[in-house]
Amino acid sequence: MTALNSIESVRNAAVKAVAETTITDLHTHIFPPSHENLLLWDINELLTYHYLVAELFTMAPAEITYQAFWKMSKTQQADLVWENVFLKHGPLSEACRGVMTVISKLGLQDELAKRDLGAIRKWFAAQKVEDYVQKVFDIAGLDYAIMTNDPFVPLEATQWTEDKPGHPLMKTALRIDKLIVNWPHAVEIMRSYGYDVQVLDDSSYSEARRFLKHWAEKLKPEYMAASLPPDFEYPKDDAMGRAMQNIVLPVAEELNLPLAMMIGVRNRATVNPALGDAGDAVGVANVEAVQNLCRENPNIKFLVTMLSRVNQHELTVLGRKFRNLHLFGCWWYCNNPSIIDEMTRQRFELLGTAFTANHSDARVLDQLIYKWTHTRKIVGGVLADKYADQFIAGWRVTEDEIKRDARHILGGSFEAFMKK
Ligand code: RAT
Ligand code: ZN
Repeated sequence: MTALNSIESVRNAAVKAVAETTITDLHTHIFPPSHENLLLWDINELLTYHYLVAELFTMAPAEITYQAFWKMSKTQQADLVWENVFLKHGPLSEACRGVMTVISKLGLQDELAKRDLGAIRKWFAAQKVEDYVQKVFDIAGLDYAIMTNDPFVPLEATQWTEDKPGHPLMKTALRIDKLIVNWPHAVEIMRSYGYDVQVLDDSSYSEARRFLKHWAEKLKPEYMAASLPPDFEYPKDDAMGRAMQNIVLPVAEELNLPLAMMIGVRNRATVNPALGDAGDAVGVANVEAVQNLCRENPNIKFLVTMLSRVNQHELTVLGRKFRNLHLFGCWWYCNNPSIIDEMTRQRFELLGTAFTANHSDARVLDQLIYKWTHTRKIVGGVLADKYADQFIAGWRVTEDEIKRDARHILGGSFEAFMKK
């Protein structure tokens, strides 16, 4: 293939490559349709996404209390969000735009333009979930998505102990937060499965490792994953540090199972518990913990994303220092166009293509559509700028090379890291 010979052709090729590349979604909260009612989908779920529930309470009249809201049916909650967030104010947030993109991409532009929620609901009610999963993956352009599978959540665990089928488009991840951030709760769950755990001592460590290994065997996960608070430090002689050192790291090393860490969540319990999933906030975390973990454990692979914008530069620099560290995603409060743009530029400038530009974090299946439509547009623009700069510097590329790089930052680089 011959090299592209103008800035314009290079820019167009970059935008097209990112628009069309197959994407691997590294972290989601979707489930196989066979797993009871764990898989969330449809317009009511979209409107009650916790990002939008938080927005509702920034603008709803005072008489709508948290307690009253949680007692309502899903349809009533969705109506409230529609009324207050979409109709009474300009629905300008990224979460609002997401709902619109989903509806439009599903072919319901007219219903959206007319703000006809009834007609939109009717369309969703006519979908069959199995076919709909495939449709959503096709529109989003994904080869597969990695789920979040938490054995500490009894309803989730039951699906696997009862051998309910998984799904060919969904791979597993073993979620282990509770072991690290809430040992008493983890103990309760592990004891209910018959594991002899108590205080954080040698015999409990060994039982908890046995628990993790059992679930790793059962789920065959791509990685273990934990969301950690801003005050997570390593090494440290506290409950988090001990569980990490004596339970999680030995299992990661023994099973050659990468560890994904998502760091920087201020737990809702100390922020606003009444908001439920919407109650967590963000705090600036300690990047040195990641540095110490990567240095002390060269045989363990770490996948890391951080929640605070403030942490991103330091973390990206760290990405250059360790072969066992892979940065991924613009997580949660960073998954906004202005921040994705900034983070992606920063990562290209410091890491080349050795990172994963984003993950969806979709909690509602349909969100795969908007999260990836929006990400493709921003990342395509950034890649176009980067290749335009290389053109000015004298480098010449082919369309195939640009396609290779687009895939690399949206799944290929992750897969190469995992195989290393
Ligand atoms: O992004 C989210 O929806 C958060 O509530 C969390 O799920 C977070 O991504 C996590 O995995 O803990
Ligand atoms: Zn998540």
